[in-house]
Amino acid sequence: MDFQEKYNSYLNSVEQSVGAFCDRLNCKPEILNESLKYTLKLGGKRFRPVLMYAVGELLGVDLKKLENFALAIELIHTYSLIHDDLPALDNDDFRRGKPSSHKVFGEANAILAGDGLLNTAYSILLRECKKGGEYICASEQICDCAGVYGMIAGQSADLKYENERNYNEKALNFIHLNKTSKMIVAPCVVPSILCGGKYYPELKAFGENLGLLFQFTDDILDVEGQFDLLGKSIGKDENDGKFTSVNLYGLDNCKLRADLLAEKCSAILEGIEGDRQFLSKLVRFVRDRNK
Ligand code: GRG
Repeated sequence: MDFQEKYNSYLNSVEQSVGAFCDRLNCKPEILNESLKYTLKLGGKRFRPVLMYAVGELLGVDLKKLENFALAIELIHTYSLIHDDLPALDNDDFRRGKPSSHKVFGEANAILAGDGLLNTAYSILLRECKKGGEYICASEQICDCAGVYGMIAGQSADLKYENERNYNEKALNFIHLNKTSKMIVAPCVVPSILCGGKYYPELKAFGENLGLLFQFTDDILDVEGQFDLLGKSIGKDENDGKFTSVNLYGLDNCKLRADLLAEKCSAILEGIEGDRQFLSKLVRFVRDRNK
């Protein structure tokens, strides 16, 4: 199977879980039901759950065991996008190629949709905890990555530095490692936790660097990307005076740093035994992505 076929096979599993989740949703009032499903059903790359399945396969974990963790991570990720698009944060009218949640349902309902997805993810993770100790540790890891020592801390620092206009490398690294990398570390380490911590340090380091690479390419695409492929507004970072890797290092330097991060990810992967081919290509996919 080539890279794209393999990606699609993981993607199919994710879409099945997301589809089944949406079909089961039966919240009242109807607007809550619709707003919960809206951004989820718009798709996106499903990068984090795909990554989790790929790491799981490398480690020999039964992929069935990962299904609910992968779904919970996609719900948390989608909540973060809905909230990130709100006028109080990034104020973006488009997400995944369509009007963002607050443009369709209004701000108050978009806040509730994000809250609802986050809460539902925690319910899913709590149910996983009943399966045993390693499931508790895996769930805890996801919550920590999404929480106040993870993604929320990164978002808070992003706001702080944007307001203070005090741009520096240490701050940028903190923001990227928390806002972006933590939700990429989580899918890398969950499969490891489920098989007794196999290659945990390597997979944590892999996730951190892949997350940094992901954010660098996100910043590059905000300058060079195309709306049709990316599905969100282009040039917003520059217009809003955002603190990004491109405005700290400049576009060309940023690309060189992205290349180095991709090399670092590949070097870490080499320390893990097994069929690493898909993950090596996934690193390239992140470096070269246009969406
Ligand atoms: C709690 C009010 C409140 C807000 C939280 C945490 C947060 C808002 C926002 C941070 C989320 C964020 C936008 C992080 C950056 C990571 C990133 C580059 C996301 C884009 O992810 P893709 O490209 O999107 O994987 P798709 O659509 O493909 O899933």
